[in-house]
Amino acid sequence: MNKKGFIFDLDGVIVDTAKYHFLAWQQLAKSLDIEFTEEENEQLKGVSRVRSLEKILAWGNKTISQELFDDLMAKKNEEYLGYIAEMDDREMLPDVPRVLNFLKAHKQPISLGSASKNARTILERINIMSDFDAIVDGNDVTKAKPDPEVFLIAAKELHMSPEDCIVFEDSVAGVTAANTANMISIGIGSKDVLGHAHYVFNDFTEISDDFIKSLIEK
Ligand code: B16
Ligand code: MG
Repeated sequence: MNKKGFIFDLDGVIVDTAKYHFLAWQQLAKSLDIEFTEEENEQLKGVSRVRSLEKILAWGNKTISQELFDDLMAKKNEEYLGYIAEMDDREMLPDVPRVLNFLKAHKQPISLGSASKNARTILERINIMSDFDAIVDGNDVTKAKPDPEVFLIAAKELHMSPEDCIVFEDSVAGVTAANTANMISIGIGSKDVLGHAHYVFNDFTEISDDFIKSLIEK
């Protein structure tokens, strides 16, 4: 059988940690008297921690010292870690295990491609670390999505050319990164938000084994 590299984003694709990032950022923004909408939150998805705080400060027209910036980043992460400490495999999004099992059964190389520095902690908590042939996360990159770096490193680690890689992404920045890397992008979420992806599905329950087979055989 043909081989393709399958690259999974983490937050919002494998687990619904996007809601925890939102809660933690919202709390932090409130403490600075900054309000941001769900729509603005879409722009934080897939975006690094540093860049996310920069964006929130810009929305609130605030300038702060480097010291306070570092302090706020640490606080946000502490809050977020508090949420994910409670996680287990029941928090995996619907049909993710089915798709991972299908890919493994067909000997397809699988990588993580996440902006999160907490990715390994989460994979351990939900017990799927061993499903991955490569793990590329926020600790391995110098440029955040929408830069394609994270996915290009993943392709390299899987020994696949970018054109033979397929990326599952829930964020605007991540789909742009996958497209820029010359990969097939599969948006997980709403067509209104992820219209620039090659394919968009609401979630993995809409992605059939036959569809995946057709991607492998392409
Ligand atoms: P951390 P992904 C991204 O993960 C999240 O979507 C984004 O909201 C978050 O700011 C970023 O990771 C950094 O996460 O603070 O845990 O390092 O979607 O690329 O898996
Ligand atoms: Mg994501």
